[in-house]
Amino acid sequence: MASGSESELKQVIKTTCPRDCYDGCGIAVTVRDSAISLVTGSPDHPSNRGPLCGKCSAAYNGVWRDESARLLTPLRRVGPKGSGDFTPVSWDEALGEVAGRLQGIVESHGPEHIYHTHYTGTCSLIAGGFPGRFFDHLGATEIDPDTVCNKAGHVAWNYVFGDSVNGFDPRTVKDSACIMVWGANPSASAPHVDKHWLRDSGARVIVIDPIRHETADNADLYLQVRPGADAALAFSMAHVMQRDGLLDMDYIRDHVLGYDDVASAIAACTPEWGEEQTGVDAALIEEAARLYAAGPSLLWLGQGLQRQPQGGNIFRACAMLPALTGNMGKPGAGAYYLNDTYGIAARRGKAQEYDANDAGDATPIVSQMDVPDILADSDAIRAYMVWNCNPVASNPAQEKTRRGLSRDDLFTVVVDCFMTDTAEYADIVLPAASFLEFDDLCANYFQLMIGPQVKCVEPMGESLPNQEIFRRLARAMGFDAPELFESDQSMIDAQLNESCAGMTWADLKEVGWAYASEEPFILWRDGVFPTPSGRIEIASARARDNGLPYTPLPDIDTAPKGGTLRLISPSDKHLMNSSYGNDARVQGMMGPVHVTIHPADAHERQISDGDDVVLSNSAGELIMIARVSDKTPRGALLTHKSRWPRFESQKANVNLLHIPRKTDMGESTSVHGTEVILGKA
Ligand SMILES: Nc1nc2c(c(=O)[nH]1)N[C@H]1C(S)=C(S)[C@@H](COP(=O)(O)OP(=O)(O)OC[C@H]3O[C@@H](n4cnc5c(=O)[nH]c(N)nc54)[C@H](O)[C@@H]3O)O[C@H]1N2
Ligand SMILES: Nc1nc2c(c(=O)[nH]1)N[C@H]1C(S)=C(S)[C@@H](COP(=O)(O)OP(=O)(O)OC[C@H]3O[C@@H](n4cnc5c(=O)[nH]c(N)nc54)[C@H](O)[C@@H]3O)O[C@H]1N2
Ligand code: SF4
Ligand SMILES: [Mo]
Repeated sequence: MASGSESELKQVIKTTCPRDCYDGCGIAVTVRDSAISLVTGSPDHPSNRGPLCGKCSAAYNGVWRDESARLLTPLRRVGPKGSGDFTPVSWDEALGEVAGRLQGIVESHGPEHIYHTHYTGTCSLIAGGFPGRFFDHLGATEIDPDTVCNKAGHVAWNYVFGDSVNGFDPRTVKDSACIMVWGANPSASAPHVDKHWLRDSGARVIVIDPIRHETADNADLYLQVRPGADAALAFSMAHVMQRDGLLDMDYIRDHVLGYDDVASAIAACTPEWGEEQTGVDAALIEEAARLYAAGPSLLWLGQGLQRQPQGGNIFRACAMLPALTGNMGKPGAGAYYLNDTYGIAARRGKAQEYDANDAGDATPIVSQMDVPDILADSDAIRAYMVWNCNPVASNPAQEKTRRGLSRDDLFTVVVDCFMTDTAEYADIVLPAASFLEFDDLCANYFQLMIGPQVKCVEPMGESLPNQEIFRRLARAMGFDAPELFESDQSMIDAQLNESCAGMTWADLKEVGWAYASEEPFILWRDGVFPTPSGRIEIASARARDNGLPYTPLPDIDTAPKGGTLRLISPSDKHLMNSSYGNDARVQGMMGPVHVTIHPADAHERQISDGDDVVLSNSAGELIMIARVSDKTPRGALLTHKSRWPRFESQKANVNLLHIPRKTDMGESTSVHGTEVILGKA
């Protein structure tokens, strides 16, 4: 949209934020003389209705457009691993070296000794997915991306519903009387959903979280549960519903399997018992149970909730509540973990079974939790290919990860827009173009909207979009399978055709977004679930066959012993995982690293607000500044994830303390179950 007499000089381009975020904001980019002068929010976009979040406003006008911060050419390492000493090389030289080394490993060891790790640095369709074709073709081992984020919840809900990515359509909130947000913090992780969807909904809001965050402060009811005690809370809420005749027996008869198997356990879990187990007042448990059961109610289970040692059991227990009260498949009701927007759109709202082995049967897969050990093992891994993620900052066992990456016989390639802490260990670094520099499609996991990612300027320096990097690498390897060379436009058109019938790329660019359907979907309306029985399976033979309990259990984690405390490290309001951690304005907004401590826990250790304190466990120790506040319950500490280690005085972040203990399901991270000793520094 050119503006009048300045038409050649100034253009405002509508694009979409491709970050790993519930919001999926619309962006307006002002381009003057082929250069970006401002990145701001689209005032007419239904998600953000104006400004972007603070972190993106800063970083998209800061480090993302700063030539001195971005990677501009391919680089070859010249100093020791981790030193950050590199020299620029041409694309031909870099890709020739990568191809040669990979071919050598295929011949000497086999392709499964090449590991690739990736996640959601960009969630756009092509830059986020296309490189996977190269690695599938190669036969590389995939490091299961979800095991650092949300796999336990997927596996658990797949047992219960047969699907974990078919939640509710947020537009159905107009018919909701109650929204229960459990183990999510939208005030940080979904700021526009928090502001425009949750607070404006008119529904009564229940928040269940150990941390009294901003969303909790604004809720009608707040239940400050002890970390890892949520299954007991779900059972005692179900007790109130059972006792007071609030269960939907017709829905249970027609659509639920296994109520009889949990009925007596529910009967035993009184609110008074629940209070003992969870730390939540019995009266509050009663009130929340009645409000939710009356409905219509929406249930939102956060990704933070399942990052606990028994995260899978917790997810199965919480899923009993919509099943037993019939808060499913009708306007204003439903249960949400994540929405697969493209899939829901393509299937017009029908479900699809979650494929627990989502890279396909042929691809070997390992958990992120095993990677620190694997990196140390020359027999297992010969090449580590990193794209769209920053494992040194984000993954467990930071020290061990660094040691593994320092191995001389490991060939490491990092594709990123920035010189991250991980990239410093690479043999070859390849510069990725940013989302402002190429066309793509975006769909976030909440809004059921699809947006265009529109090229605003040429890629910075010699950087290239991920997809072009992997096309060129495929060519350098001598591959000729057509799917490795498909054009961007072909992939965009195919996806639009499947998900937004009738909408062309030109239309989408003009409007700036498209809902997956005109009217809100009522997901699960037919009450038929893709489980073996076709019902919601509270009792699951599949779970039992896999060595798990037949039903969810009202269990809680054993209380920390020996004066240790639980350390919760969720999303930082100012960061997007580790992205933006190198932006000076963002660093200013975050300030130095701090930890929030309950006044009684602080008093016991003679800690005052502002003191330096040390957090330690078998993995290491970290110093932080104490903040004393009852925002955290007794026994738990709060700090935030994903600062760049390089900018910290100890050259480490909280993942130094993150022990890769797997969850009960899905071999996923239990990072919010980390235990530490706290003392004055
Ligand atoms: N302590 C603790 N640790 C955690 C968590 C926690 O709760 N606590 N949460 C975990 C969770 S939920 C997640 S999802 C992980 C996330 O961890 P990661 O997957 O490592 O995510 P980021 O740290 O954002 O790293 C993404 C990288 O991709 C780069 N990037 C952006 N766009 C592009 C692009 O177009 N191309 C390429 N090649 N690169 C690009 C960015 O510059 C950035 O360096 O962290 C996990 N770590
Ligand atoms: N600003 C910002 N936004 C982000 C991200 C970011 O890094 N920064 N990351 C993105 C990514 S990758 C993800 S996965 C999502 C995650 O976003 P969310 O789904 O909101 O998950 P988290 O931020 O990890 O944690 C949410 C809450 O879980 C709570 N929690 C931890 N343990 C328990 C427990 O035992 N019981 C209960 N009831 N609650 C518990 C924490 O206290 C925290 O308040 O956010 C995305 N959005
Ligand atoms: S990160 Fe989320 S809140 Fe921020 S601009 Fe992007 S979509 Fe919006
Ligand atoms: Mo995540």
